[in-house]
Amino acid sequence: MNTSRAAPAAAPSGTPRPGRRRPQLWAAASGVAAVGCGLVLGELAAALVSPSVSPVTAVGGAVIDAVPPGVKDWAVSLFGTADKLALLVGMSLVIAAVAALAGVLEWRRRFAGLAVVAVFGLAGAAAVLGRAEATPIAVPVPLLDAAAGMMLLGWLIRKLRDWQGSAETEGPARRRFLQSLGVAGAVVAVGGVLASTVRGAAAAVAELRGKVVLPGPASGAPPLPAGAQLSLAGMGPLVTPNKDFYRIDTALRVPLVDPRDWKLKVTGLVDRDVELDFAALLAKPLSERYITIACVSNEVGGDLIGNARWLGWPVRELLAQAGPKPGADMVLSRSADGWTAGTPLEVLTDARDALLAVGMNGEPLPLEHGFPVRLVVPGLYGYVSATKWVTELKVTRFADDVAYWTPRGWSARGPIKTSSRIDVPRSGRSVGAGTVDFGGVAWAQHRGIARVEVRINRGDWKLAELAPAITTDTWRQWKLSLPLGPGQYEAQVRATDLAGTVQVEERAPAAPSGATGYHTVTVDVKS
Ligand SMILES: Nc1nc2c(c(=O)[nH]1)N[C@H]1C(S)=C(S)[C@@H](COP(=O)(O)O)O[C@H]1N2
Ligand SMILES: [Mo]
Repeated sequence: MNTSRAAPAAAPSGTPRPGRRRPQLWAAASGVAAVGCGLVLGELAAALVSPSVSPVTAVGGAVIDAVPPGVKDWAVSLFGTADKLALLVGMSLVIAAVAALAGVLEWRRRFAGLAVVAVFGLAGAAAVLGRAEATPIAVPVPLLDAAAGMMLLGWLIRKLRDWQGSAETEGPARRRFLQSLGVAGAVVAVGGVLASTVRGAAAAVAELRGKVVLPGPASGAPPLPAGAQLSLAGMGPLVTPNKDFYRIDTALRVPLVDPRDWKLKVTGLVDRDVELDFAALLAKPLSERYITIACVSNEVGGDLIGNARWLGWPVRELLAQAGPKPGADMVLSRSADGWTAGTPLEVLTDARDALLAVGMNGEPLPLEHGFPVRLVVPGLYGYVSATKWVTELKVTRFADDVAYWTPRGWSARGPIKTSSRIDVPRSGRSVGAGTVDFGGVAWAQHRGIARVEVRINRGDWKLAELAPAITTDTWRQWKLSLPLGPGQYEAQVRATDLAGTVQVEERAPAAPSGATGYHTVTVDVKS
């Protein structure tokens, strides 16, 4: 812009001289405001839902990974420790420039600018996808950013066209455009402040998490038995990496708990109240155990189940210190955000490894999985046992207290049902004729898996080969090779636990106490 032609300082700010509309400039401003809104909304959503992943930071990380080492060294020598800030500022300038260009293009030709924003969104999604630490939930965020940006850009440019097409330069069409632009600008400003506040709080807790030094276990996990992980293409990992671990909770915003402030209170029907802080917990003799946890909402064949190596203090030891009174039969655990689970007292005091967990696969709990402390209980669905961000254990009675999900149509008690899943071949997949390899997992936590069988087209059940179990508290992999000629087949699987219970055939929905039925896949065998 030629500054000598700008409005005199005395004129009301932002008012162009009469007769001068400067559409290209307003189009560029629209582009910046629209893309800014999309980014800020995405950052805000990500900051609330998945604090460890920021779309902008993911793209920044991808940029860092992509630039040649020489450039990196040069940037570090130029900016020193401010190199990250310089990258963010640089990225913001590039984004603003492209956004302004998108605005101008959209003004000149409908959809041209939207296309630029769409490409931007796709590049962002690709960058997030490429980040090792990114959870699946983070991948669509840049696409939603772009969609929001495109909608806004289309809307602003329409208003701009209305103004530019109207007879008067100073009329209501101009006011409407400027108002729309003002609203978009306000969203960017307010959203940006909110997002950076939430992000800052999450980053602070993430940093504290990074400083936690987990002690070694007093009682270590058993070594993984040889062959427990089957080497069949398409089989999932026996131990689920933290970033792929399913996540279920009611938290719209991940609770951010400072481990220095964390306290657990044991209250209710006990001889003495007990209070425990994080340092005291870490000083206890901890156990490390592989435990498979599952969600009651997991559909037959679903993936709301994962197996991790948890480090924690047995809950029974804590409860023994408090001394539950006779008549108590439930522990109502409460999280920092007020969510509750009701667990049978018996399950938390018997010999099983119900843990007050601080570690997951050798790391402090991820923020999304309950940092700093959560419960992990072998044999029960998560909604009645696996309280994340746990802060209170109230010893009580099922007759006196109800947990979060009970009045919402879910059973008060939630033992995990004996279940199995076919992972190989994937349903609907075609495979070559000859020997077809089937494989998957089966689970009946704390009872253990005794047998897995597969049947084709509802024929006779055939015994599958079971991989060695880690413990009865974990899932177990299975496989079976069957000779199949060309054609369409239906394969089904069922498990039997060590108590002799056979998986229930009758189909039932997840509510109120967990889905039942055989996982059924169709396989297309090609000649
Ligand atoms: N604070 C809190 N803890 C919670 C929940 C919740 O909503 N809030 N959901 C539970 C449910 S239903 C399940 S299945 C497990 C899931 O644990 P994960 O997200 O670590 O896989 O957490 C449990 N713990
Ligand atoms: Mo769940």
